[in-house]
Amino acid sequence: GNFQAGEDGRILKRFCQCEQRSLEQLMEDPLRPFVPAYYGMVHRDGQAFNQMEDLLADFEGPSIMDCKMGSRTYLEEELVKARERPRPRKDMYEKMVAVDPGAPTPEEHAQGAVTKPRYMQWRETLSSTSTLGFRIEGIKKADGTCNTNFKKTQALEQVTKVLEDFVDGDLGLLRKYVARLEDLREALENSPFFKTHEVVGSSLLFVHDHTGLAKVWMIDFGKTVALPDHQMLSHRLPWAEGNREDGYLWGLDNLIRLLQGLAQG
Ligand code: 4IP
Ligand code: MN
Repeated sequence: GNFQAGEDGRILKRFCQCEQRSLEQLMEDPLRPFVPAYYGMVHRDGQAFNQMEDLLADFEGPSIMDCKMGSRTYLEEELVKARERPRPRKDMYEKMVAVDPGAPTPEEHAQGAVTKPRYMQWRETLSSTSTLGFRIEGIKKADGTCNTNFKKTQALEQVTKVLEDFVDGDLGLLRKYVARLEDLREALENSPFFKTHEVVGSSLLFVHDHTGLAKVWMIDFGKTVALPDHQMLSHRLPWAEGNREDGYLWGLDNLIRLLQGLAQG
């Protein structure tokens, strides 16, 4: 897998240069309170890892949700590569057919493969990524239930129901999550790092437990890349190829509004 247990409140995640670069810079940014503390690269059994804070360490029997943020889940450079030299992906074709045998075009069926951007775009439109700027990827609750079957969770009512179920309708928890997300939004709007980076495929990790502790962190920076000199993103404008907008704040606005609605009871 990608993870190994680390020492005292730390975890090891398979090394990724791009993620290291981002975490290092985030340690010096207003976003620091909203990302796992980074402790550098370490080696274990000849493999390299990024060592970071175990965000679950302070919780008693945590419930956890992963929301992938943004309206685009692949990098623009992946689109360029797929156009210049298309790399047919059989694994992605198979993942596609498993969900919807009618999704591939006749040509894709004949090849038994699809390109990565094609697969990623299909996932975006099937889920709420395209319509809301975020999607629920997985939930693990304190009662032991675990669900990663959200590929087709798209409609506002479906998403709302999943969020409500995640907190078991607890209004106190919802208010804490809303407050934390509003603080995060303010930090994002004041972050030099965020202004100058395209943040793709990154998730918000929601964690709460029976004591009422509830927090949210930004995780997964393997596809968070610096923009060319002096370019900045709004993170709210629609994406058009070349503008590199990722829809991160658009999605966060939508997520906050949704949770605020639920928190009103
Ligand atoms: C996965 O699709 C996820 O989008 C992965 O993103 C992505 O990894 C995989 O691309 C893609 O196959 P499913 O979730 O539908 O299985 P994440 O790591 O954020 O979950 P990348 O490499 O884009 O981060 P490949 O090319 O790694 O297979
Ligand atoms: Mn992820």
